[in-house]
Amino acid sequence: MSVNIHINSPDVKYTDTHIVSQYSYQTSSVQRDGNKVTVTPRTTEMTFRTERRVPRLGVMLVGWGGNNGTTVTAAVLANKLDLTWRTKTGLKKANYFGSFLQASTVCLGSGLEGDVNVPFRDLLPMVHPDDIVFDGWDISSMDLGSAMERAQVLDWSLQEQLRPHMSSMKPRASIYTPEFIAANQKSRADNVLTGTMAEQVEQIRADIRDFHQLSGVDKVIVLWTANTERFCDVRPGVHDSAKNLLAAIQSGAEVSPSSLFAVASILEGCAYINGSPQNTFVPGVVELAEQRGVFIGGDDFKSGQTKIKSVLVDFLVSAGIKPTAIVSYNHLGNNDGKNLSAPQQFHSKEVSKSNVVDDMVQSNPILYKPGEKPDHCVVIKYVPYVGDSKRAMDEYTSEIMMGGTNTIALHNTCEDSLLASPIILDLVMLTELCQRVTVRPQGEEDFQSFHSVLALLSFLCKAPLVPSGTPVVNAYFRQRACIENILRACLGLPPQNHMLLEHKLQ
Ligand code: NAI
Ligand code: DG6
Repeated sequence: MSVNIHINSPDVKYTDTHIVSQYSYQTSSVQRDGNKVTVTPRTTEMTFRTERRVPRLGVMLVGWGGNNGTTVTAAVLANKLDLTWRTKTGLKKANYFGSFLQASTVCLGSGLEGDVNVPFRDLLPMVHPDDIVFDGWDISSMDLGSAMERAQVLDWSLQEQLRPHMSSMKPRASIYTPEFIAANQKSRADNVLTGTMAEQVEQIRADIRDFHQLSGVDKVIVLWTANTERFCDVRPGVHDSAKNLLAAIQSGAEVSPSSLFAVASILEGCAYINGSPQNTFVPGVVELAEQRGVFIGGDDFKSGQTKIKSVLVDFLVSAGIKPTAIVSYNHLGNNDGKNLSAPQQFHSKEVSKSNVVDDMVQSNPILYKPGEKPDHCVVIKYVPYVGDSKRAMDEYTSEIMMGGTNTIALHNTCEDSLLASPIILDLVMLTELCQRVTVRPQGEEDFQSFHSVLALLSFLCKAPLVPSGTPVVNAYFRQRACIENILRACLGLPPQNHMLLEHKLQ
């Protein structure tokens, strides 16, 4: 069921090609001088323009044969085919639960029957996940039908229905540099490119063009959902500028496979999203994306434990309670867990899972002195038996009134890839939408796109990539409100203010 939204306002025009809205962007400029704080409200008039035509979207996944890659492909197929299947608890039906665009709502205002909530996906013209065409690469040659079985995520009776469709899908050969992922991954690397680094990048570019042409899609987005890599040592003269990075690829210096994929995508004009924690976006990649006006986004899907953390710490700190120790333990038994059992790959994940509370802590100088942070410990253990069913246990200890202590303990069990798959869909659908939105601040001649570093994706990422020198926001509801309010601006609607004044006055 989709909803047709029409904005009844002189500030919004619908042309054949665009939705054009006039918008007053209200901010406050603040000056601080010791204890004196001066606030000056400001209004900037802007025009938002959104292309109405929704293109046919192709998504190329790096790590297509992995748990996330097979699960998201299978889920889209199951939805498209409207599949149902029996389990011991009854009949199940394909859906997109966990996708905020597909399965959550936005309140547009109130009518005679009270609040009117509409699906997020209906706010603006957006790609529907059923229409996404998938392709991708994997260092494992296994076809997607067998790889889905290897992943052990979906119910068997669903797999049986999907297998005839998935078995004909085969990952393209990929770039494999053994030292970037755990040594325990070597046995599945039977589908790898050979040749120089420059030749491999050219092959990835040729693959993108080949997919684009054969599938007939209008645009392609590339997303990394392959193994977590170790951090790349960022070296001056190699990774520090676009020019040096491109030269380093020609000379064969150390560049991670994920950075090579990013470079290939950017050179093909395709947005590139990093679903893992490693530092793919070295300065040279970011500069290349800026030069070419291509979107990049990441890092690391925010799917479970970290998502809760970005809600819970926000709640505690904004309630005036002081988290003093956060201990996050998890164990899982899928191939991701196996790869993360190696110290260097674990380190990449540990960093992205740990920085997520920083903005919330820094926002409250009543609770925290400058530089003070809660103790924060992240543990991941590999336990093969539990497969994709990740267990996460968290203990949040906080200081409350008069020296009291409040301890909250959480236990969470769920299939990791069923949390990550809808996030993959949201990432590509939102990126695609952003490619169709341009903004013109009053007084300027040209419409501009969002910055190449697409910070709007922060909501879906553990370690948000933002343009240099701009604030990182991890707090869940601030991130969600940012997306909602920007989409509302495209429709000339004010930000959601939750004041409900109409019900509060006499
Ligand atoms: P997985 O191990 O099942 O899949 C990764 C796939 O990547 C494997 O099939 C592997 O053969 C392939 N691969 C490794 N190096 C490659 C390369 N250079 N080129 C092409 N393919 C390559 O892992 P899973 O569970 O699908 O997770 C994927 C990534 O997403 C991991 O880095 C994980 O940390 C990250 N992630 C997963 C979340 C989740 O909830 N499942 C949440 C946040 C991040
Ligand atoms: C163990 O932590 C494996 C990881 O890949 C996580 O499952 C994944 O990063 C999800 O993390 P979180 O913290 O969002 O649940």
